[in-house]
Amino acid sequence: MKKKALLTGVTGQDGAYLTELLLSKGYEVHGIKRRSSLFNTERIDHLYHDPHDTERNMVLHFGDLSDSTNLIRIVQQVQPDEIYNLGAMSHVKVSFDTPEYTANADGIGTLRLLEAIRILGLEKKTRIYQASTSELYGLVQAVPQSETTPFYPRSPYAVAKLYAYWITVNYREAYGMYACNGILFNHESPLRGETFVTRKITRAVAKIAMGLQDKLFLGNLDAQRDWGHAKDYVEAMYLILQQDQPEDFVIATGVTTRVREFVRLAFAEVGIEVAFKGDGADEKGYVVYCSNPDFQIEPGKEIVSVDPRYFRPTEVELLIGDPSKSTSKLGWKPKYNLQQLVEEMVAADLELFQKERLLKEAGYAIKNQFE
Ligand code: NDP
Ligand code: GDR
Repeated sequence: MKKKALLTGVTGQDGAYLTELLLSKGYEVHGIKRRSSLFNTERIDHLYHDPHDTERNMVLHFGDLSDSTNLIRIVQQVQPDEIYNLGAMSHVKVSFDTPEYTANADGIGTLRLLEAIRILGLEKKTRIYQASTSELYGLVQAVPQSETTPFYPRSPYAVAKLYAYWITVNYREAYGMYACNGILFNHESPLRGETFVTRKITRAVAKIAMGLQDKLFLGNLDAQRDWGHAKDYVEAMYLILQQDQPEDFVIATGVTTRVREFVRLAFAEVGIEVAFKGDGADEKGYVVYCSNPDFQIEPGKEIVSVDPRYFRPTEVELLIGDPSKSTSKLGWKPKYNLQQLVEEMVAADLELFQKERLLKEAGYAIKNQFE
């Protein structure tokens, strides 16, 4: 009998990589996708099996974390061995604009799934993974952050995730469920959403190099993040659900980098050296030289500016994770370092915008976008 996994957030970055991993391990994968007015399955279309295919291993169900009726129905229908709760309003800055919705989807949504398992009497059959986050640490209490570091959330997103974290622990203790938190630090990839800082940067690098964009506007260049590759991190999610005892784990690389340094590394990939001048909201990034003859960028050109609209009302300044528990107990180790991550992301975005560049060169009007 094939194992069955049910994923919320299947259409997101992690959902796509985890689906690929579980299919490669012989799982039957069920995903919950939201109804949207446009197709939103681009990241998983290559994995999806047509409903008419009798051998299919991947099934999509319409649903939403804000609707417990559909969650109960889907869990009942699928009878999953494992649930990965990846669905969330996952953008920290946007959570300040939509705090109630974020609490509903990210906080109560987790409770709805746990209750679905309980209502259906699946406590002993179904294991559940909760996508917890390094945002829980928020205002720095101690570094590096580990499973025992106190939490101090700094956004409606993080506060909602704090509820989800503790309700997962509580259901494990109260009902003996195999329910675990993976406290994952930032992880990125070519599939990362376009408004998260790394992808915003790598897209801009490709477009600026190709003459499709003038400038990159960013917020806090001083924030420090422990960035890993999503492909490595979904392996950890899987391992967390395969242990003898349910436990919570920090997943991180243990290396932290400033946003400004990520910008520098990403531009270096296309042969553009950037130097920063100024401070805070006045800081700007200039081209020192461009060694790539394929790109016409003048030395001295300002290509990075700070726009305070991207500042957050309360910021998380420093994240650096201590992955020693996951290394020793799960045997987990990341395969990618930051340089490899940046290389892969910039290469993917160069390929993505090559078509736009060719259209522009052929005389088609392309709007010059600021992002
Ligand atoms: P994405 O933003 O790429 O994906 C989020 C997914 O959740 C999408 O499939 C989205 O659907 C879905 N979703 C959003 N709202 C709802 C809802 N109300 N009901 C059902 N589904 C919903 O996030 P990631 O893949 O990067 O992250 C996966 C999870 O891990 C999230 O919970 C995130 O908070 C958490 N996390 C992420 C980290 C990271 O660095 N990436 C680090 C730590 C935790 P749609 O495609 O329709 O928008
Ligand atoms: P984060 O990721 O908030 O850590 O949450 P994000 O990439 O949005 O921000 C990282 C840092 O970069 C700074 N920053 C900017 N951020 C964005 N998005 N856009 C900008 O223009 C910009 N300029 C500077 C931010 O202020 C911040 O300090 C991500 C999400 O995936 C969460 O769901 C997840 O829980 C955490 O990672 C771990």
